[in-house]
Amino acid sequence: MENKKTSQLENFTIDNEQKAGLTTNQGLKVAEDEFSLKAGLRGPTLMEDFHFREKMTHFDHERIPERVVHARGTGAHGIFQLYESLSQYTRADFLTDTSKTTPVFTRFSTVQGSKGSSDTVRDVRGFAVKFYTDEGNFDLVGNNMPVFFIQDAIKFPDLVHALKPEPHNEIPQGASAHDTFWDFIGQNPESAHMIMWLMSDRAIPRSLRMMEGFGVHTFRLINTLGKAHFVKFHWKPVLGMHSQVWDEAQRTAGKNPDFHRQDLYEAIEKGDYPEWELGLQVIAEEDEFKFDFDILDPTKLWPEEEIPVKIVGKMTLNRNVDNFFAETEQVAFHPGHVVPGIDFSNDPLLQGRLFSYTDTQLSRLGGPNFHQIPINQPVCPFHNNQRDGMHQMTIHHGKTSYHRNGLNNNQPEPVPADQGGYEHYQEKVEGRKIRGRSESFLDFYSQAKLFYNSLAPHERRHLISAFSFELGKCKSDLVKNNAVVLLNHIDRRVAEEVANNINAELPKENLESKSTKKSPALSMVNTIYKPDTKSVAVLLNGQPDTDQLTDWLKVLTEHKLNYSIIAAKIGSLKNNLKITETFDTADPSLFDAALLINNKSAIQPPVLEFIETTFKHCKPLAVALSDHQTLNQSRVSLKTEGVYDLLQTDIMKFIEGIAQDRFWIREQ
Ligand code: HDD
Repeated sequence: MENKKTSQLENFTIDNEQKAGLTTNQGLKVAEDEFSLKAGLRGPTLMEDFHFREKMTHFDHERIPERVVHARGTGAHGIFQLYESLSQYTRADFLTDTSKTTPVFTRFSTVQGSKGSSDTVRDVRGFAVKFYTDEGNFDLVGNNMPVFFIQDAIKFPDLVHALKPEPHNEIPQGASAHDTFWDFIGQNPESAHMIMWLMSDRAIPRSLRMMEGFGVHTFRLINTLGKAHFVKFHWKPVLGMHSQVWDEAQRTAGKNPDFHRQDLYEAIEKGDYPEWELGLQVIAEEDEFKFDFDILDPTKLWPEEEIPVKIVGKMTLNRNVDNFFAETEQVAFHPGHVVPGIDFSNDPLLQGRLFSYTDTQLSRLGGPNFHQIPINQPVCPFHNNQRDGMHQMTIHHGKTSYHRNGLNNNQPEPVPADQGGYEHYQEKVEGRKIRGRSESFLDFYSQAKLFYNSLAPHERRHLISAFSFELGKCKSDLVKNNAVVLLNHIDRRVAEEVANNINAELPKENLESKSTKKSPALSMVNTIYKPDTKSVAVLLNGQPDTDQLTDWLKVLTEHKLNYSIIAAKIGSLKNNLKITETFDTADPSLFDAALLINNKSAIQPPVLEFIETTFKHCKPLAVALSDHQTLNQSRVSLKTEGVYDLLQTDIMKFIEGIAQDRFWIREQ
């Protein structure tokens, strides 16, 4: 998938196969690469072995510091296509010119764990998109949740210290279920709303392709007339939003720690390009104070029913990286990378982020020239009077490197705003210097309650279980009790149930938020349902009727479903069918549905476990049993919703079940 960015990257690629031979970094051809230079075959290695020294030194320095947060992630290239011009709001050319296709690079991440942690942990997911526009890079550095834990960036180091593995023993990895994190939450009630999101199913997405993204902060759009609007950015997945269940997520973390990155990689390789629509919520400047929340507060969302999300374009990820380190690891995002027509708001979290991101790249990428790393370069020309520094890759001609100069006709010269130069929005600001929080930021609980009010019964159950699990893992009574104090400000029943589950103290007085508001858009139930790109485990217990199986597999493929045939041994069947996995290598947590074909008198124990786990995770299950066989030996009943007897029911019912996703009734 060629675009301006991928063609630019092409200039930096090297293909080992096409090169003549092995050389040192100095271009010297190397005659021997297996033995170091020694004084005698059994003697010591010699200092003069420059080839050994170079190879070893380079290896010794292969690693760079991982990101201090969002260390674990994966990325892909793609494009953004605008549906209609947004010139009434912004002058940004990639948001006004529908004839333009803008290259993008998107990186998804978890927050807490190290680079090698598991994909399916309970966590916020980073959703960072770099648009390589013709006016420079615009980075939308968001998350899969629309709000944040804190209101002021100065608390970010504290939040992260509390969230990360504890400093005395570096435990736990890829988890927030520990004392210091929950201590922070209990001590910082502004986190009430975000903690509800983190304990919800949003924190355990089924796939990176099936989650929403949010720019979180309020930004500003400015049009050519200089008129500004407040804006929030949304990404809506075309496949809908879907999540795992907690037991499944934990199981996946062990069975395939790369579950999400592999899913993204394979979908792109197959041509099932993941897509998200870009949505905007817009508020006119004059309406800034018309809401029951402060639009500058990053712990608040704008309910979609009050401020509709206008869909304006689509991002398609259509190309995997060639090299993970060069691209995904070295990509440097920054919420301060904006283009003309997009500006910041005074959200104090955003303001602090504007400092942190460049700063962190200096230690992560080793100096101030990280913008020259191919993945970070804009696709438009870039030049100024900045010079030198570690890893300078550019040879600047001439002797002037200062502004204003007469010797070089004052080149490079600033560009006036009407010719594309960036101009900050001239917001009128006045006030006293003060460290403090605006009173309008003090309602911590109404939207936490709004979120809870909006959830379906099974989503509420999952949320209470998540609180109980996480706090159940905490050791300190103080921490557990404080968390319940926080919950008691949101919803009394949640506080009661959690307190009961973890044996914590329930405050005497009910202080729950009185908010009765709901926002249906916050429930994942109200999403898009399709079978596309989901995966089916086809389980063989005994020899199947291959003609019948071939027909069923054809239907699965027609509905864009993926499948793997799983049996006791890997091998081939008639009709060119391949058994690609065994019950040792496959696991029900890695599939969206199962189809059992049983031709043996007894269902073997691993097969039984497979279907019971599929059933327990509320997934659709189809069975084809030979004469007079039943599932009596298992806990699965053919009469339950989402279980299909393929000898009685058309396979289309099973496909509809896969589209429906889960059968929550089984949880009760
Ligand atoms: Fe951040 C990385 C998203 C608050 C400081 N952040 C990082 C990444 C994402 C976010 C997606 C990974 C980017 C990548 O893939 O390379 N961060 C957010 C969101 C926030 C947020 C949505 C709140 C709305 N972050 C935040 C604050 C600060 C930081 C308040 C500090 C003041 N974030 C960083 C960082 C990181 C980072 C330390 C680590 C690696 C990096 O920047 O490049 O600078």
